[in-house]
Amino acid sequence: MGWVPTAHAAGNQDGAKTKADKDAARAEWHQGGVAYNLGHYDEAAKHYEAAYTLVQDPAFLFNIAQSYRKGGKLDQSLDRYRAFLRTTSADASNRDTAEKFVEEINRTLEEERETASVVPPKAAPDKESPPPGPAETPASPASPGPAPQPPHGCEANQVPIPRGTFWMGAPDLDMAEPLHQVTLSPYCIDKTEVTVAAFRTCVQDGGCPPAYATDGPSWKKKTKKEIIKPEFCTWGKIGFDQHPMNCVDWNQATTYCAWTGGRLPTEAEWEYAARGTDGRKYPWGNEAPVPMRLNMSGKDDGWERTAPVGSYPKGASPFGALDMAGNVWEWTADGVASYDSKAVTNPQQSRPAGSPRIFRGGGWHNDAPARLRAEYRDWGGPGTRVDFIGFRCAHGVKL
Ligand SMILES: [Ca+2]
Repeated sequence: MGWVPTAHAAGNQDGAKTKADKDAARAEWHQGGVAYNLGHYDEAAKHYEAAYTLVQDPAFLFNIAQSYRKGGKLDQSLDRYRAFLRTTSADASNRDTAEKFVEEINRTLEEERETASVVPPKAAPDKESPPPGPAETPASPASPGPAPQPPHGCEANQVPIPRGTFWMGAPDLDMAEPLHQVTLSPYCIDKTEVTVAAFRTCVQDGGCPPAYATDGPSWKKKTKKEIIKPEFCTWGKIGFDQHPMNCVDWNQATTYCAWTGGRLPTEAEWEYAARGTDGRKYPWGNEAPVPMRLNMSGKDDGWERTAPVGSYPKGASPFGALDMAGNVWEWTADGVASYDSKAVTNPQQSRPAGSPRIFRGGGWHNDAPARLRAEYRDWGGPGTRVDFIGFRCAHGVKL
């Protein structure tokens, strides 16, 4: 088998644990080892979990992770390896092994997600009647078109976006014209902006560089667009766990998304997730922004600055994504480029490191309706860290 349970895992606990607990944990640990060596990995995981419940020795977390991995339960295994890495000392044995398996499992899960998401949806897009451009009469938000066939493999905090074709852009906004037809492969997108709590998990896991709540070494004014206003950053402040992570630059956002096994959405993916196929201007339809639908400038919506993510279900997009207007602007993967009128499939504007990047959706400081429109484009240097820009991630096919 090649794997030996951590020696005396139950025997080196602090004095607060009763002898009975330690003995019971040792018994569970022993039974776990027996089950493991017989190849009964589910049973082994159960015994090790029971031991860990009795005596919180991080060594058990490693045993649990190994059992889940051998039993093919990769999500649980990953969770336990990460917990082990978070709670053991830097020089603990098995850390290297755990790190190796975290990498390996992440790779496997990503491959599985990719394989799952390239399965064509059963309902093909209706090619006979392509979606109209922005209509003279507002489209009804209550009828966003046929129900999409979701791709497989989206997680609970993501919404599935089906393969589809839409008219991207707006004829009446600078930089958002001309209208052009865009076809996208299926993907998943986070239902809300990435929260402070989620970002913290990445920082604690070592996957993300530390974020800053106040002035830090990289907080320098670079250009007009990169002025830092740390007083309204959400990181490191009590009561902001469910607020969007803001004051993150494009690189930090990119790193976080990669850590989750995803990536930043392209501009086209972002816009499609925000407005669907009927040419609407806002996630909810064509009605001008009102406080019940989003967090915009002012306190009428309940929040003077950032709001907890998902606070405005009445502002949901046709696919169910929330906060795609207001709260914080959101980084996309793309660099800045003018639109062309020809139809494109899975467009992506890759740019060298250091190039400006597009952000979308408007933020808590905006009151001009145009800036809160789903087609509106703005951009800044990738080092821009401001209190009105956050992000969400996409998952699925790689372009
Ligand atoms: Ca507000």
